[in-house]
Amino acid sequence: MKKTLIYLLALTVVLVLAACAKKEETKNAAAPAAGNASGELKITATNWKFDQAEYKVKKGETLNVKLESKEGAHGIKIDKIGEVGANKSGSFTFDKPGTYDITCNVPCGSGHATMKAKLIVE
Ligand SMILES: [Cu+2]
Repeated sequence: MKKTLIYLLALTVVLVLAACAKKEETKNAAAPAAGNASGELKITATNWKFDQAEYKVKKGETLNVKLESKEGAHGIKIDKIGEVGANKSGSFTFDKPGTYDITCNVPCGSGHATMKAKLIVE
């Protein structure tokens, strides 16, 4: 009778510990990386292009959009979404699926008008 009681007590302790461990895991997984953003979208600009023709993000995602100018001074304007200055970042939530034009928002010289890319929210 005593053995059964000890066994039950031990079982209870194990179950409680397991439940706590699981709760802790869930909490960590849900924690945002920085601010409200769940990740970063890095766009690198040079004279006179962006490092990718297309950047894809998931609908509903909040990302810290970072513009890095490796050559020249460039910024970005994402049509209908917002702007990020040279070597700056901004947090945006991509609610509506679609294709948005990315252009340079700094008058940067002869190739300025050709600095174009697409942001695809899918
Ligand atoms: Cu420009």
